[in-house]
Amino acid sequence: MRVLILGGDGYLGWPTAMRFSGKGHDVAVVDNFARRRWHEQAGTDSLTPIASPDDRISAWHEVSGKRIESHIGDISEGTFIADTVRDFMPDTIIHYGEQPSAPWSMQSVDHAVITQQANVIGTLKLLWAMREHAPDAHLVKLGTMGEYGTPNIDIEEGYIEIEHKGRRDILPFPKVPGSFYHLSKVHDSHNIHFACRIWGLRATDLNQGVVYGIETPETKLDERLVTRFDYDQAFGTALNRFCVQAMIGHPLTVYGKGGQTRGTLNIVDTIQCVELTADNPADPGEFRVFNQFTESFTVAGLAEKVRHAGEEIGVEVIVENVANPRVELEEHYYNPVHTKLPSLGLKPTLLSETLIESVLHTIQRHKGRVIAEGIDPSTLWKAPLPERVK
Ligand code: NAD
Ligand code: USQ
Repeated sequence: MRVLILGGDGYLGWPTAMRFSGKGHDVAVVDNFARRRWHEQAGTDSLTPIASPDDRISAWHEVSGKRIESHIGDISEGTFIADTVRDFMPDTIIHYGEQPSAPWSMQSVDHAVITQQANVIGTLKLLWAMREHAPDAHLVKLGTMGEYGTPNIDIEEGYIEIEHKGRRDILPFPKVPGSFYHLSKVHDSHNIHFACRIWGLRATDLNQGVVYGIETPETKLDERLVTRFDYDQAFGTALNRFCVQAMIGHPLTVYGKGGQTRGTLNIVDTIQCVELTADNPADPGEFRVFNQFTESFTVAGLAEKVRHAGEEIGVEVIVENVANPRVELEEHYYNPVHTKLPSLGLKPTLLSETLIESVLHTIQRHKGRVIAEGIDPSTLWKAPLPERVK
């Protein structure tokens, strides 16, 4: 299979590229390294010392004997993605190449605009590129469980059968997302659905939960192959942040009451899900939606697990309920269906204390790199407006 991986320099994209390449597929990665730049601008960084894009590709060649092709550019700019799709002629396009952070998108009007520009326009250009140059390719698009929000009913996988005034239909599940980032994913989903309906493209939207974990079998092969691991208030996700906080003696930052419940999965399962999806493509004209997570936890429950795991390895961990910087329900019903990936063969890696302990041990090795200033939440969803100048 010829596999084009957009966002192939990222947390999930890089290990995915190595997995597909290792299995003998022809792999090309696309990235504009925006994520590396956004960290530089904020004075934050990955906990793991990631190699430069060229060095990690050379290291992979040295270790595996396989070559990963690299295309550098911005998916949302000019004809870059159309040219890349035309030249590479992919069978499968795995699209991770977006601004992935909810807090980052809520920092200012510029952050919100950059997020929606990169994500929505990037995906729109990709759809047109596929229409023009690769209409039979399968798009595997990373969406998010947060597209649905937290409604007071069970969340279905993409579609819901509705009876209204005596008539029935199957329609896209209602979406009530909680940030301009999550909204960008909703807009993407609508555009992709439209391109499948009208042009007959084939796509699978992977509505993924929050990912945790620091290693995959490939990243462990060589120090130069590690993937990024973020713990700062903008790009770090809850469990990854809690693990770093535990190891540096920072109280775990549970926002508000901590009853917020989210679907989660291990990074190794992200790659498993993407592989299963690529191996079982959608039909022409089909827009499939898979809810991609393995377990649900409350944020307070995750913090408690980290506290226990810390205790086991002799680290005292304090959990603190800090004022919630976001606007979200802190206690709510949450029961999303997630049967489609298991029906394709997903074997989940469940979150155990041993697994958290192994993440804590890996963090211990890189602890000296932690930039503590970036940890406390500083992005408010509803910042007080400045006083009017009279
Ligand atoms: P990441 O930031 O590490 O990776 C995204 C990569 O895309 C980065 O290397 C970035 O430089 C690149 N990129 C961004 N905009 C681009 C553009 N316009 N042109 C070219 N390259 C661009 O993020 P991640 O955590 O690996 O997430 C990957 C995808 O999965 C994202 O779409 C994210 O929304 C989605 N997702 C992530 C999680 C999670 O918990 N990490 C959960 C659900 C969904
Ligand atoms: N939270 C805390 N303390 C923290 C960080 C987060 O309590 O220190 C809470 C948040 O308030 C939220 C929950 O944990 O209720 C999840 O937050 P998160 O930062 O782990 O995840 P989120 O902002 O939703 O975004 C992440 C990824 C994003 C992906 C999404 C999947 O950054 O790319 O789309 O998870 S989902 O949450 O299912 O939409």
